[in-house]
Amino acid sequence: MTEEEKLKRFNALIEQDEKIEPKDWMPEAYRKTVLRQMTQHAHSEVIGMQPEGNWVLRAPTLRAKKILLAKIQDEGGHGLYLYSAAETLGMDRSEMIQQLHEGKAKYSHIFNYPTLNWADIGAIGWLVDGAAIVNQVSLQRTSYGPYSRAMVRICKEESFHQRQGYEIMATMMNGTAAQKEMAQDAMNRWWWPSLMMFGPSDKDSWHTQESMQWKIKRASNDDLRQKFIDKTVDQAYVIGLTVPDKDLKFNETSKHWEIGAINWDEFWNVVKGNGLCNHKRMAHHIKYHNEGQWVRQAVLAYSEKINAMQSATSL
Ligand code: FAQ
Repeated sequence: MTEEEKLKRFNALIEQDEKIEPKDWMPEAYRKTVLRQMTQHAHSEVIGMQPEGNWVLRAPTLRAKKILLAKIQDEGGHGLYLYSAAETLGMDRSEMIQQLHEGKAKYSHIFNYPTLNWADIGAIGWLVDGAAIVNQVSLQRTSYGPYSRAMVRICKEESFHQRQGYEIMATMMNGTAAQKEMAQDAMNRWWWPSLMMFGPSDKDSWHTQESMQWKIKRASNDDLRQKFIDKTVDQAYVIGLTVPDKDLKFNETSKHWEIGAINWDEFWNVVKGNGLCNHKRMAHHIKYHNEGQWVRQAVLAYSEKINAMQSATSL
């Protein structure tokens, strides 16, 4: 096929809502955009284990500890599905990690906020996973096949995570005055950063238009943010939490909750590396990645030995 015919076939697949698979021809800019988004997504899942890991040893009950451990393990697994899916676009995982360590690849800004008390674990599950789900449900229909299939599996697990967080918040809101105060304090600190997880507003987002044309993204940042707000404000009221936004109001005509102004300066400041935990998160990842080098070497040596044995016995 000529380049023109290849492009025509690619566009037809997108138009017909078919998936683009690793061996299909794709424009270089499409490959780069999907790879960027998937690697950033994978890094977010893995770095996202750190704020929660901070509370494993201080979980208030054995049940809470077991659930939190399982959740953190799920997040690591999500990172692995996504790294594997991203590798189908021609980049080795070690290069992805190198990009992360060198600050060339982003991860979600939300994981640069600290987890100060147990209610923060509730807020992460309820708000952070809640926001992640809204985004990921839409990404189940993304045009790149391996990404879409990874999302289907990830979404099943994320919904448990959201419920785990909401249960913690609901339990604390049924507790003592001090527990209620902790839950409200966590809500106050995590609400706005969770809204920022969807990325800059549509007018300031530089990838959305092209990504939506290619059906990499199936909804815009603002549309997904609104969906999350509408779901979550009601959930907050049910358990007695106050949404920390004096301008929040329900629009009877549009049937949507309207929020006050998002502090985008704070968002960009954290994205640029100046959040409370950016340095800590990266230093931790680099330290344990380096310490795990011998494990990777041992696994590779073992698999080379098995391969050699298999080819010797098949002779
Ligand atoms: N943080 O033009 P757009 C989770 C960057 S998973 C940092 O709108 P795009 C599970 C963006 O990369 C959470 N940077 O970009 C969990 C771009 O810069 P670039 C992660 C951000 O890609 C829970 C620039 O701003 N989920 O939480 C952020 O079209 C609990 C302009 O933005 C995903 O990654 C941000 N929040 O839309 C784990 C979902 N937002 O790359 C553990 C997949 C934007 O040109 C515990 N990703 N930027 O240098 C997406 O859907 C999209 O990439 C968006 C951004 C919507 C995040």
